Amino acid sequence: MQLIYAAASPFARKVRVLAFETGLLARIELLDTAVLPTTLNERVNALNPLGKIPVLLSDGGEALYDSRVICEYLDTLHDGARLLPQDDTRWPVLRLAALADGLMDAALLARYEKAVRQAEQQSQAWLEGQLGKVQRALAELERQADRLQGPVDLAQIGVACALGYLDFRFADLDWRAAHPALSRFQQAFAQRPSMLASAPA
Ligand code: 99T
Repeated sequence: MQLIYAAASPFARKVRVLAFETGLLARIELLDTAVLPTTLNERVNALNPLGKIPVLLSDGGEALYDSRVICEYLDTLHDGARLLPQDDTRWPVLRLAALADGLMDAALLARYEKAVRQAEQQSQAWLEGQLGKVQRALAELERQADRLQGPVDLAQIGVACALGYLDFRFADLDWRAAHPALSRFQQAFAQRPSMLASAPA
C-alpha cells in the first residue's frame, strides 16, 4: 500500500499513528507531497477529486480517501483489537473522533486564511469564527476527557493529532492553560512511539 501524505497534515498523521499502532506501518510506503487549496497537485487531484491528502492506494490499486475512510479500512486489515469498536462503544468513539476531525478542519481553515490568503483579503470575522469552533471543541473534549482512557482507539488518536496540530500551527493559543484534563491526556499520549514517529514538520 502507499500513503500520500504531508508531514504537517494532522489528518495524515491520524492514519500514520493508526497504522503504527496496528502493526500495519511496514506494509505502507509513505509518499510525501505538498498540497494547498491554491496550488494544483495533479497527482493528488487524479486520485482524489477534492485535491486533499491523505490518500491511500490499497494493494488492489484503489485510491481511498478521506482519513476517516482510510482509518476504517486499515482497521479491518489487522488481527488485533479494533481501534474502531464494533460494539455499543462505537458511537461515542466515532463522535469524539468526528469532534477531533472538526477541530482540525476549523484550525486548518484558520491556518489557510492566514498563510494562503493575501493580507488584504483576510477576514477577521472568518478567523474568529473558525477559532471559535476550535475553542468550543476544546471545551467539549475537556468535558469528555474521561472517555480518552483505556486501550487505544480512533478517538484518542484523533484528539491527540488535533492537539498536536494546535501545538504545531497555533502555539500561541496556549490551549493547555484552560484544559488541564486534555493536557494530561496529551502529555501521556504524545510519548507513544507512534506519536513520536509522526511528529509534524
Ligand atoms: O484543502 C486543500 O486543498 C488541501 N488540504 C489538504 O489536503 C489537507 C492537508 S492538512 N487535508 C485535508 O484537509 C483532509 C481533510 C479530510 N476530511 C480528511 O482526510 O479527513 C495540511 C495541514 C497544514 O499544512 O497545516
